[in-house]
Amino acid sequence: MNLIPRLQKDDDENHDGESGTGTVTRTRTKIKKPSLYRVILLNDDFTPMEFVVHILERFFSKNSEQATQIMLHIHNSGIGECGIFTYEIAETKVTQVMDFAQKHQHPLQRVMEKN
Ligand code: TYC
Repeated sequence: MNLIPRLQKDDDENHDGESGTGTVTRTRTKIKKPSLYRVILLNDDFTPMEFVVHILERFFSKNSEQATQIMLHIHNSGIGECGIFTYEIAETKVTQVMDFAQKHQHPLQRVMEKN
Protein backbone atom coordinates (compact mmCIF):
# COMPACT_ATOMS: atom_id res chain seq x y z
CA MET A 1 0.00 0.00 0.00
CA ASN A 2 1.44 3.34 -0.99
CA LEU A 3 0.58 5.97 1.64
CA ILE A 4 2.87 8.59 0.19
CA PRO A 5 0.91 11.06 -1.91
CA ARG A 6 2.71 12.91 -4.65
CA LEU A 7 2.26 16.59 -4.02
CA GLN A 8 4.07 17.83 -7.05
CA LYS A 9 4.18 16.33 -10.45
CA ASP A 10 5.43 17.95 -13.54
CA ASP A 11 5.05 16.62 -17.04
CA ASP A 12 8.51 17.81 -17.77
CA GLU A 13 10.34 16.41 -14.78
CA ASN A 14 13.53 18.11 -15.81
CA HIS A 15 12.04 21.60 -15.50
CA ASP A 16 14.16 22.85 -18.30
CA GLY A 17 11.65 22.93 -21.08
CA GLU A 18 13.67 20.38 -22.98
CA SER A 19 14.31 16.74 -22.52
CA GLY A 20 17.37 14.83 -21.44
CA THR A 21 19.10 17.57 -19.43
CA GLY A 22 18.51 19.28 -16.08
CA THR A 23 17.78 17.95 -12.62
CA VAL A 24 14.87 15.70 -11.65
CA THR A 25 13.12 17.26 -8.67
CA ARG A 26 10.20 15.72 -6.83
CA THR A 27 8.59 16.73 -3.59
CA ARG A 28 7.06 13.98 -1.46
CA THR A 29 5.49 14.41 1.92
CA LYS A 30 5.15 11.43 4.25
CA ILE A 31 1.79 11.35 6.00
CA LYS A 32 1.86 9.48 9.28
CA LYS A 33 -1.25 8.80 11.30
CA PRO A 34 -0.87 9.89 14.95
CA SER A 35 -0.88 7.17 17.62
CA LEU A 36 -4.10 7.01 19.62
CA TYR A 37 -4.52 6.53 23.35
CA ARG A 38 -7.45 5.23 25.38
CA VAL A 39 -8.46 6.97 28.55
CA ILE A 40 -9.73 4.37 30.99
CA LEU A 41 -11.42 4.80 34.37
CA LEU A 42 -11.08 2.30 37.20
CA ASN A 43 -13.73 1.35 39.69
CA ASP A 44 -13.41 2.07 43.39
CA ASP A 45 -15.77 1.75 46.34
CA PHE A 46 -15.92 5.41 47.31
CA THR A 47 -16.40 7.72 44.32
CA PRO A 48 -20.13 8.41 43.98
CA MET A 49 -21.82 7.12 40.83
CA GLU A 50 -23.23 10.57 40.01
CA PHE A 51 -19.74 12.04 40.17
CA VAL A 52 -18.43 9.57 37.57
CA VAL A 53 -21.45 10.27 35.36
CA HIS A 54 -20.74 13.97 35.66
CA ILE A 55 -17.07 13.47 34.68
CA LEU A 56 -18.09 11.49 31.61
CA GLU A 57 -20.52 14.21 30.55
CA ARG A 58 -18.24 17.13 31.31
CA PHE A 59 -14.87 15.92 30.02
CA PHE A 60 -15.81 13.20 27.54
CA SER A 61 -18.91 14.77 25.96
CA LYS A 62 -21.18 11.82 26.73
CA ASN A 63 -24.91 12.33 27.06
CA SER A 64 -26.48 11.26 30.35
CA GLU A 65 -27.56 7.89 28.97
CA GLN A 66 -24.11 7.04 27.57
CA ALA A 67 -22.41 8.32 30.73
CA THR A 68 -24.64 6.22 32.97
CA GLN A 69 -24.03 3.13 30.84
CA ILE A 70 -20.23 3.58 30.92
CA MET A 71 -20.26 4.28 34.67
CA LEU A 72 -22.32 1.14 35.35
CA HIS A 73 -19.99 -0.89 33.13
CA ILE A 74 -16.99 0.31 35.19
CA HIS A 75 -18.87 -0.29 38.43
CA ASN A 76 -19.69 -3.87 37.40
CA SER A 77 -16.52 -4.91 35.57
CA GLY A 78 -13.88 -2.80 37.31
CA ILE A 79 -12.67 -0.89 34.27
CA GLY A 80 -14.06 1.03 31.29
CA GLU A 81 -13.08 3.18 28.34
CA CYS A 82 -14.09 6.85 28.25
CA GLY A 83 -12.64 7.75 24.86
CA ILE A 84 -9.75 7.47 22.41
CA PHE A 85 -7.63 10.51 21.62
CA THR A 86 -4.27 11.67 20.32
CA TYR A 87 -1.57 11.81 22.99
CA GLU A 88 -1.90 15.48 23.96
CA ILE A 89 -5.69 15.37 24.18
CA ALA A 90 -5.69 12.11 26.17
CA GLU A 91 -3.16 13.62 28.56
CA THR A 92 -5.28 16.73 28.97
CA LYS A 93 -8.40 14.65 29.75
CA VAL A 94 -6.48 12.61 32.32
CA THR A 95 -5.23 15.78 34.02
CA GLN A 96 -8.72 17.31 34.01
CA VAL A 97 -10.23 14.17 35.55
CA MET A 98 -7.57 13.90 38.25
CA ASP A 99 -7.72 17.60 39.15
CA PHE A 100 -11.51 17.49 39.36
CA ALA A 101 -11.57 14.26 41.42
CA GLN A 102 -8.89 15.58 43.79
CA LYS A 103 -10.72 18.87 44.21
CA HIS A 104 -13.79 16.90 45.34
CA GLN A 105 -11.67 14.47 47.37
CA HIS A 106 -12.70 11.35 45.49
CA PRO A 107 -10.15 8.55 44.95
CA LEU A 108 -11.09 8.01 41.29
CA GLN A 109 -8.24 6.48 39.29
CA ARG A 110 -7.57 6.47 35.57
CA VAL A 111 -5.19 4.88 33.08
CA MET A 112 -3.94 6.07 29.74
CA GLU A 113 -3.10 3.27 27.34
CA LYS A 114 -1.69 3.20 23.82
CA ASN A 115 -4.37 1.94 21.47
N1 TYC B 1 -18.27 1.84 42.58
C1 TYC B 1 -18.67 3.19 42.83
C2 TYC B 1 -19.84 3.20 43.81
O1 TYC B 1 -20.46 2.17 44.02
C3 TYC B 1 -19.07 3.92 41.55
C4 TYC B 1 -17.94 4.09 40.60
C5 TYC B 1 -18.13 3.86 39.23
C6 TYC B 1 -16.69 4.54 41.01
C7 TYC B 1 -17.11 4.03 38.32
C8 TYC B 1 -15.63 4.71 40.10
O2 TYC B 1 -14.85 4.67 37.85
C9 TYC B 1 -15.86 4.46 38.76
N2 TYC B 1 -20.13 4.35 44.38
